[in-house]
Amino acid sequence: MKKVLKTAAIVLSAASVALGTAPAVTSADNPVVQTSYTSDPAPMVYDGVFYMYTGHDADGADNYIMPDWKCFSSTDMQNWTDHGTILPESTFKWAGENSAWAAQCIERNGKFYMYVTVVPANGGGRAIGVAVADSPTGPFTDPIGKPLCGPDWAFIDPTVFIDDDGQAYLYFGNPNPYYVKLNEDMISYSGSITKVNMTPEGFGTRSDGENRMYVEGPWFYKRGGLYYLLYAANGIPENIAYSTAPTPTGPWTYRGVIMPSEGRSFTNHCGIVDYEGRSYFAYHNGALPGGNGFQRSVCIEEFTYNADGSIPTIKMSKSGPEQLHALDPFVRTEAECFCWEEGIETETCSEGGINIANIENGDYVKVKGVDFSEGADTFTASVSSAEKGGSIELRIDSPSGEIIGTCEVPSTGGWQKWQEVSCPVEVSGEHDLYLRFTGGSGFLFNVDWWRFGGAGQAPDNGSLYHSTFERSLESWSGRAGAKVTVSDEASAAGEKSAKVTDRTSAWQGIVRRLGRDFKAGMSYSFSAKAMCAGEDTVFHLTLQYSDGEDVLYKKIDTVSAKKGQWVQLCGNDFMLPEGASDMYVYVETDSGTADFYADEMIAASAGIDLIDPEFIDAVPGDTDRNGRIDGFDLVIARKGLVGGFKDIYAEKAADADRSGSVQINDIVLIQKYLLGDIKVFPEK
Ligand code: FUB
Repeated sequence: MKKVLKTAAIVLSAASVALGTAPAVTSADNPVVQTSYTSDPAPMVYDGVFYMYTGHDADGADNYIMPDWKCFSSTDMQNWTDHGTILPESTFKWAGENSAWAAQCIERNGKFYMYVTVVPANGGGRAIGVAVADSPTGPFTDPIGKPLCGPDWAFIDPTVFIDDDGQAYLYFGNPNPYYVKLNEDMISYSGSITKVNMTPEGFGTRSDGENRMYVEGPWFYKRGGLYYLLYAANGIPENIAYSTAPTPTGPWTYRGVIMPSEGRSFTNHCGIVDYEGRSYFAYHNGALPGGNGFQRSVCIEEFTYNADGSIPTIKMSKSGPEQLHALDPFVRTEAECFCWEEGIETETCSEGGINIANIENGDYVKVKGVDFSEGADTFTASVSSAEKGGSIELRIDSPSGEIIGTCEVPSTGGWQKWQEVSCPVEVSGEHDLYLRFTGGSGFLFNVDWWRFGGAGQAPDNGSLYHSTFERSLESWSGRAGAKVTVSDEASAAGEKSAKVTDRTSAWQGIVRRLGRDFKAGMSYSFSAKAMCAGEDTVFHLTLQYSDGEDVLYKKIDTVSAKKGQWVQLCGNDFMLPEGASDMYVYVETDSGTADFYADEMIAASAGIDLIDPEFIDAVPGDTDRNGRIDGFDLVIARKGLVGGFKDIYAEKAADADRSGSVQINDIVLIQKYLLGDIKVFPEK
């Protein structure tokens, strides 16, 4: 693979010199993966991350030699992190070798179910297997130790969907679609496997006149009450077509071709998901150097549904989707997260995850849209080398662009012996970043991760998450059917917020899962800011969790808000109940379904006070916050004036004339109030 790509890059460079243009390859995101041939994409969105599961065509294969399934993820749709082989075919002890055909992964109740195609070692046809994991990237195990469906030569290409009523469906099959209803455990089914009857009305007519477009590779889902079945169609070479139905099992109506056949692979295979309010179509072709029907590559395009729910014609592109937001270089970034590479490979890292490897002189990775903001002055990377090492040239905007710093990599005594190296850099603003590797002959060094430091770095406030929505929704999404989008219509800080729309119930709000950083039985501080432009409302910041049997709820904070007023919901030192699992935090309203905005969502370790003084609406005079104004309040105000206040609420309440600071006049006003000389404190 490596050599093939290098040769191709040389060919492209030569062509571009002749044409006087830059090599198109350096600005491409498609194919998504360049370090190996990948096929049969199955996208899945989970916890704010876009995962792309793929098959794997072995290098140099002239047939389907497919040993495992891989996974790649992105949060900006241009830079992709390689998670490596997440499921080797050998996990299925009953399966043969190199028969790891199309698969799809789905989450249910915090577990990840991967439905796959394999050939059982003892024959009988192909079969659908199922593997399960606790995380989207595995490790997966085979919970049943045998095929879920099959063997039968027609049983390939599973696609899975869980309907709103909780019923899960598995469609699969070539040359006919079949479906079966999965049980809630997702690893068994009820009823029989049903073959779908194909009619020209339901599945179209091929260009050669055959009365069914459908071939294989179904992708099943629901949108706006309509069920969609996309599939590879029209024989060889395949295009992608689709049918829709009012129920999960038909009757189907043929709706046309989505992606005409092109791109050097005689098969195609698709998947569709929505992510951050946009729609994406994944497919494969033979676009990489050496590409063909057995050396395929996964690509992705953004598209917009037509108003009637139909899918427009989608063309294959080299550029892929627009980058959703810039990459933050001031946090640890995995070296295997990039938009494009030339010459490198990836491998399993002894420190966990993946590292980039087999680096030779002149190889590079391109990281697209990196926001250095006010500026970076240092670069640090974790590197290893069993040889002499070399240098990392940090260039911007093109592989031969300005060098902003050069980091020397020494021998570390082993390809998996890691050491941090640093160097000064000078850069600010947003750029494409190129890590270009130089040195002598042979393999130079490996890189596990990198990060920049400097003025552009946001201050560390000890937060476990701090979502500002300036660039993306991060890990937040709509709860129970609400829609959430990044909006510049309102904000509590910065310029943007998350807008929650399409609500039909008060509990439909904005939600995020509490990941591994949050432990049941431990306390954390949570904060969120919210504003409803349409009506006065009451906001709740709520924890949803499971005790193993039931789904339970616990209010973190409740605040009333006037129409158009930003309020803070805050719970310092809030304990996550013992034994809780499947934990989510969300903002909802007490009643009403008006749109609202959320911003500045923070969680931090216990002991960190997240109360924002700007948002404290203290009652003048009530320094101990007990709902009455009495002599104790006067004592607190006096002591605070002399020796300083213990908390920000007391200080705000002691500022009886709302002048912005506590003065002797405030003490006099509280005294007058207690004596009955005044009935109210002066307005601001
Ligand atoms: O990757 C092997 C097979 O090729 C898949 O199962 C089909 O959908 C086609 O893409």
